[in-house]
Amino acid sequence: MVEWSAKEREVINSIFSTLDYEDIGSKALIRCLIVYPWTQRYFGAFGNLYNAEAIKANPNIAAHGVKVLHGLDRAVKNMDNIKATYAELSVLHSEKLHVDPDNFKLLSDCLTIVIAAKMGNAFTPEVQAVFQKFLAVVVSALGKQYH
Ligand code: HNI
Repeated sequence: MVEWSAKEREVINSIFSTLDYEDIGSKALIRCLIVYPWTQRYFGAFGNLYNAEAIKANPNIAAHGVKVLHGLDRAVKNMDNIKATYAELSVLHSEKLHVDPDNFKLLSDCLTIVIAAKMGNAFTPEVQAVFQKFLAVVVSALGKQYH
C-alpha cells in the first residue's frame, strides 16, 4: 500500500483546494489531444478535432477535461485507497472505452505541465515530486483492471 506523509497530504490537498477545474481540466485534455494526436481516436463523437485551433475551441472537449479532472477528486478524498476507488473507472476505460492505458500517463503529464504553468514558482521540485507520486498512483489504479 502507498504511504503518504502528513506533508504529502497537505501538498495534494492544497493543490486541489485552489484548483480552477474549468481552466486546468480543459487545458490538460486539449494539450493531450494536440501533443499526442493518437489520443483523439477516443473522441470521435465529440465533434470537430480537425486541428489545434478546432480542438481548443471544442466545447465538448473542454467539458470532458473538466469531468476528468473532477474524477481526480475521488483520489484526493481517498488517498489511502486509490486502487479500490478507481476499480469501476478502470473497468470502464478498459472494457467499454478500450482506452490504451499508456494514455493515462500522457494525460497526467499534460496535467502536470498545465498546473506547473499555472502555479509558477510555487511549483517547486518538492511539490512536483508529491504531485507526480499522486498521479503515478492514479495511473496505476486506472490500469489495474486491464487484462
Ligand atoms: Ni477518461 C470518461 C476519468 C483518462 C477517455 N474518464 C471518463 C469519465 C471519468 C474519467 C470520470 C466519466 C465516466 C462516466 O461517465 O461514468 N479519464 C479519467 C481520469 C483519467 C482519464 C481520472 C486519467 C487521469 N480518459 C482518460 C484518457 C482517455 C480517456 C487518457 C483517452 C485518451 N474517458 C475517456 C473517454 C470517456 C471517458 C472516451 C467517455 C467519454 C464520453 O462521454 O463518451
